[in-house]
Amino acid sequence: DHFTPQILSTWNHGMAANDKAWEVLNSGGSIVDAVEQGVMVTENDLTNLSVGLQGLPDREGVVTLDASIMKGDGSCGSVAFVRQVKHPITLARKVMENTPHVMLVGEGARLFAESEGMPMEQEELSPKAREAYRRWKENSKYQPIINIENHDTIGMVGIDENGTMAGSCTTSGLAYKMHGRVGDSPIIGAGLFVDEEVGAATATGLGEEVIRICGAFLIVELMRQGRTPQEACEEAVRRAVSKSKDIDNTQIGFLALNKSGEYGAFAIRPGFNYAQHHRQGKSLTDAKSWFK
Ligand code: SD4
Repeated sequence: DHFTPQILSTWNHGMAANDKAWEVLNSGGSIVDAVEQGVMVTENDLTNLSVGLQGLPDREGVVTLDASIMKGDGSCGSVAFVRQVKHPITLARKVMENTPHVMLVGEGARLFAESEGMPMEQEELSPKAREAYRRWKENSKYQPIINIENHDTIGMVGIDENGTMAGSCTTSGLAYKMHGRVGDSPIIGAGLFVDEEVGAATATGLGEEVIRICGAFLIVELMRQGRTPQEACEEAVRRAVSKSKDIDNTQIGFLALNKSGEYGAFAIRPGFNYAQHHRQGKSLTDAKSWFK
């Protein structure tokens, strides 16, 4: 037992998700089971407006979900622009395990979920989302609002006592996005990347800016070259800041874990936090940021 089991995930809701992941890991589940079932808690959380079917809709009033899952051996699966599926993370896992593909989108992803007998829901906005959408439509102005609008995607990374690693990421994406818009969360290497020779990373925030720099992949590669998780997250933020098209309205948060159990997090601006669970207990920590 020379690896230290640990689960990390983004934002406040990471605490409840980590509790579940930890429980799964300690009752004989695999690390993939843990990161899947952990974020399912968030997908089920009716108070969360940026993960799961209760999330905020796109401009047309439709909720479309993105999710990905990855194992440290390179196995991965993802779904994007999918409607009506209650647990997109489970669907991403089914893409990984039950198809020869990595990514399914839109109607094809939905039909695959149906064929797998997954729980589906009618298309109906949650009361909170309906009210928010009604207010937004009054002037239909699209401007992402840092940390408030919906920067609450959950990304989770973990390692078990054998050094096996996995990660998951699930979101309803940016509120009032264009219909068909896909963010970083289902893009392997952008919102999530895991290579258990090195470590794992996940991202939250404005997906366009994360995709542009292949954020999660970049962080894992920097760690491979010897940076600590903290240094790697900081370098990725520096890269994002230098490439950003609209820095004043951009927030990104990165979270990384390496094989030795070191971890790090960094954001463009204050407000990003992450949850951690290991044998010594659990905690919620504010990440440092580029702008103070
Ligand atoms: C996206 N990265 O779709 C997601 C949004 C997000 O917290 O992280 N919200 O761009």
